[in-house]
Amino acid sequence: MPGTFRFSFGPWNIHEGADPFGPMVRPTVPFAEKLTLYKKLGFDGVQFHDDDAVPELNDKSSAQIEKEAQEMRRMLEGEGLVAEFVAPRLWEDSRTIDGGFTANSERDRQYAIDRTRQCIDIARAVGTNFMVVWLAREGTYIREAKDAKLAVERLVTAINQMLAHDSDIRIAIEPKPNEPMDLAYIPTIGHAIGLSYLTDDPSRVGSLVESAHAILAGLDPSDEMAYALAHNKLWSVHLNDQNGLKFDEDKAFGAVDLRRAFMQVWVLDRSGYGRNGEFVGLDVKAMRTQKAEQATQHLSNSREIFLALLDVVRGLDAERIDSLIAERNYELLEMEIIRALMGRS
Ligand code: 3MF
Ligand code: MG
Repeated sequence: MPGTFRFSFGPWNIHEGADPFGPMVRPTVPFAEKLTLYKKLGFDGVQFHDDDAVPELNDKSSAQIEKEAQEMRRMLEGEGLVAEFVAPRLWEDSRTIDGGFTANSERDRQYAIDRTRQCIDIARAVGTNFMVVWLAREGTYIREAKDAKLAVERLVTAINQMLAHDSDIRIAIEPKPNEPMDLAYIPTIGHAIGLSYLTDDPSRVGSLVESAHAILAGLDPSDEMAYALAHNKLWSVHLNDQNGLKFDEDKAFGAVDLRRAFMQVWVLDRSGYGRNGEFVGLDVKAMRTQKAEQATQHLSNSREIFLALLDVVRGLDAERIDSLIAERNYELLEMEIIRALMGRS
């Protein structure tokens, strides 16, 4: 029986359109209003940054943070939504200028650990034991600035402290090869999974594959997903698209390369992804040109493209595909796939 998929996105995917060269072009949508949009757009899961769940948490006591996170959980329940994960935002504070866990200053590293522990507590209070860690500034602009071997050891130490803080927490590393850093220490899913095996409890450390991040690393997202699946470590995805090696575009899923998107759906569907509750997450940005009234279309469009590609995957003649593979007739196999994608099979 083919599985069904549940979809999620983060509130940062509905945004004001500011970029490094210009200010916001759309009004801020209040968080409570964003929550009312999820179901309408076909989504069931919310991906949080810690301060999406509890704004300005650095200025609040642990008791206050706990209280506000519980209020957030009630807000989610009121909308029939669940929290998929919470991720520590470790790239905006002045103490993370040089990175979090790999910063050269011990005081700054301690801040990153404390903030991440707080994030775990928030995750539990909003009703999930799943945390995603995007290692945004764990890397360098110049290689000589940090000791790269020590940096990996520090990442392991940090993850061990997270695992020790809560015996139920599961952590997925979201790798990205560059941006904001010139070179990141954990650029691909292989690095993330390698890191997991160095920790005290590899069974609680997995990964999240983002399509655009894989493309920026010169890799195919579906192969990155398959690699993680082979380790039982694909615990979430950030589907989107990317037009080559440039800034992280977070375009609508399938908007650049439909065949590449098709392969991701193929791999996810064939592996039974989602059967253990994994969400199909979308990390997509509305174009800056989009008017406010239509600035959620990138989300519903991405979901629609995923589901349409799922129909294509499931509509393929499996026996015919197997026989073409057995005959090693990959030219015809390719043509069959492209015909299916063009609606001409
Ligand atoms: C950056 C990202 C991040 C992560 C998010 C959750 C801001 O390229 O993809 O989005 O997805 O921090 O892990
Ligand atoms: Mg992402």
